[in-house]
Amino acid sequence: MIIRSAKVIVTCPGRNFVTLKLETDEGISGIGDATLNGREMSVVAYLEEYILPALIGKDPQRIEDIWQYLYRGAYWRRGPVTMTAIAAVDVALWDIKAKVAGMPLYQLLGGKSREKVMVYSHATGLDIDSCLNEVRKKVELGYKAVRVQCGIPGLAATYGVAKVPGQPYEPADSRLPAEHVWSTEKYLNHVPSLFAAVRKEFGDDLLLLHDVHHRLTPIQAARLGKEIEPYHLFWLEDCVPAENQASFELIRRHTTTPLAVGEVFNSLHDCHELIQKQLIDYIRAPLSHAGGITNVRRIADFAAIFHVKTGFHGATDLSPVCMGAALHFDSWIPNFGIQEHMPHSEETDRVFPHAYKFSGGFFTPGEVPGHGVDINEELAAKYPYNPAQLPVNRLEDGTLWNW
Ligand code: KDG
Ligand code: MG
Repeated sequence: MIIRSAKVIVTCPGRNFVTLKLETDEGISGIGDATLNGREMSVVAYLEEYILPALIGKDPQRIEDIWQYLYRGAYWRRGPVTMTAIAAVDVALWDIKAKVAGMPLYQLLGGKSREKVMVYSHATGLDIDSCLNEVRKKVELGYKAVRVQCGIPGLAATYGVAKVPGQPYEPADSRLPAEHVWSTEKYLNHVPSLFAAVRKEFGDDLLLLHDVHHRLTPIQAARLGKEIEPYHLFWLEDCVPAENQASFELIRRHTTTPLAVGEVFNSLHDCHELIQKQLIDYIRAPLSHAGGITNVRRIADFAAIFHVKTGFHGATDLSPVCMGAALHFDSWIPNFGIQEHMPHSEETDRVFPHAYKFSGGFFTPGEVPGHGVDINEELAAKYPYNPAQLPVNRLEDGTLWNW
């Protein structure tokens, strides 16, 4: 069997998605997610110029060798563009292999370790009362775990918070980056009262998560972790930018609030110290940005030795193809923690028909051979690419800060 054709499909059914489709000479096809939010066309160019011509004629069953060829063989290693492109090829190849075997992907990985995959949803509001309303809606839908993000008094816009309550949140919202203003002091003064209110209203059983989106320094993160300890969060995410892995030692020394990191990571080299020193509890590097199943399996296996569980990134910029593959991975991986879930728009779901299903706060990946997600190319062609970038962030005095 050889790879006979390879193409990249760009579509925007409400937001941009990049999908790689590989076809074999035996008529079996596989797809992988190549979407990198706000930098979509850089992955398209990487795939079309450098990867796809080299794939034609290769045996699609040799997934590991192709992975090594694209990573080790390219000389220029790592980075989000490269690793998203490699991930798209890898997931498409696993899709093909599972279809050839006539099995759902989780069987090929080693079979199910659980019956269903717990996901967390997002509840956002401009103030605490509207947050409580949104949390209630999620609980009524059956979610057992909810990430809560709230507007901050005195700040015009806050990351993670929908502009209109109840509407989907999409941060990549303009041709050139929008500029937001941030105050760490205002944020730190507000967040503990948010979680006090949520716990008071919903009791102890609901799992609560919160994303700091890289905004703090380690000592500020230590303060936040300590102040919200009474509310027993499931995790506090990305409390500081994690290039300096050792900086988490300071946070860990001061708080027992569990920590999640890694949605911007693409390699074990980004997180080996965080994992090995047990400085985090959950690793979030998603299949689509971290070199696919072949590479994330290595990260997850390493993490298991150090009591670190998975909690994959699953915002709407990770396409249904990534979600489908992730749910197979989540079903199999022994050290699974939780999976993020933000519902895609109806148009997106129509462009990407899928076998995965939601019920009562959990997903199942479906039983069809492969990862169970397809692309309707005719429909995809009706939604042309619409350039949109993520915002940038400044402190109140104008200093550029982490978004
Ligand atoms: O593309 C960036 C988004 O996916 C990110 O801002 C969402 O932080 C995020 C999360 O935890 O889902
Ligand atoms: Mg995040």
